[in-house]
Amino acid sequence: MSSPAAALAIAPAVRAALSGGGAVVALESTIITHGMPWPDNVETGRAVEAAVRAEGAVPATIAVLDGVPRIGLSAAELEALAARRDVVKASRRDLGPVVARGGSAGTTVAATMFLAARAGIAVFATGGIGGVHRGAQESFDISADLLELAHSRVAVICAGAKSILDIPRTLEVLETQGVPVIGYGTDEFPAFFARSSGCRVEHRCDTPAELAGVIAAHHALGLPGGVLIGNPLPEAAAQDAAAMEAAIVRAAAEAAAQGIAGKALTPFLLARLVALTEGRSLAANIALIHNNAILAARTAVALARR
Ligand code: PSU
Ligand code: MN
Repeated sequence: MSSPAAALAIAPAVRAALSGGGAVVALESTIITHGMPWPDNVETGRAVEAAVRAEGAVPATIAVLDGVPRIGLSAAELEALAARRDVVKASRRDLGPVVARGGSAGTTVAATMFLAARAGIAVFATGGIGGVHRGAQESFDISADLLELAHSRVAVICAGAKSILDIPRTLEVLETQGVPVIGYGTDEFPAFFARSSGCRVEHRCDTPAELAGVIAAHHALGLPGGVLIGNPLPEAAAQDAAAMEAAIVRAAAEAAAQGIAGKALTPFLLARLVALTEGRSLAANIALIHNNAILAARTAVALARR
């Protein structure tokens, strides 16, 4: 048997930064393949990588291409990932089957965390994490993202969880799993399209250096699993909560009526929200992933300096 890390293809710039103690930020790819329409997806993928570089860190967009988990993509590979129609959504459990058949996949937060940890990357930026879906008491639909946060030692910077999810129950599961949840510049867990959710978090940090301190302490203690950082979206990108809630309720009802469930549910809801809000949800999504990438880069730089 070869070592697990041998199965990964790490891009040269990422490998150089990791071996030289430089700052690296992992980026997920389901947001590109299943979270946004073309061409916003590829444009956002490129812009987010540029934002990470501008802060002095190396971006590592993670995906599976033709059966190989890739840690860092070239510009051409990123574009191909965004344009191809044969790309599936891979969460943690899908990785083995996709690799075995030589397939290509956008990786969810769970799968990206797993691969980032394997490659030795400590900081990861995404838009929103998956969580406990509304009605999970019936459907049992709880994203594998939450369980991966308990397993893979990667700090995940997100804008909270969309209110297509049940945020209080999402936070309960994270507590049960022993995942630290930090508010960045806030005492509440952010709600993706809105800066606040009404749900308080136990811990708050106000600078990238403080975040790096928490991550370093978590590592030094030998705690397995991740650290979840909720970074509220920029004020200017925040959406009217009532209008967004109405769109979410409608999209969720449509999903139920059409029998859409399982891994197809989140992409369906995201696409319907873009249509129902006439693109406002997409604009907010783009702004917040950019904002998260910058904070992740600053945190990775602060961590590398320690
Ligand atoms: N939430 C978003 N945008 C996304 C996702 C979630 O606002 O693109 C994606 C992420 O990749 C996340 C995944 O990890 O959906 C969760 O899917 P599921 O609920 O099927 O676990
Ligand atoms: Mn699910």
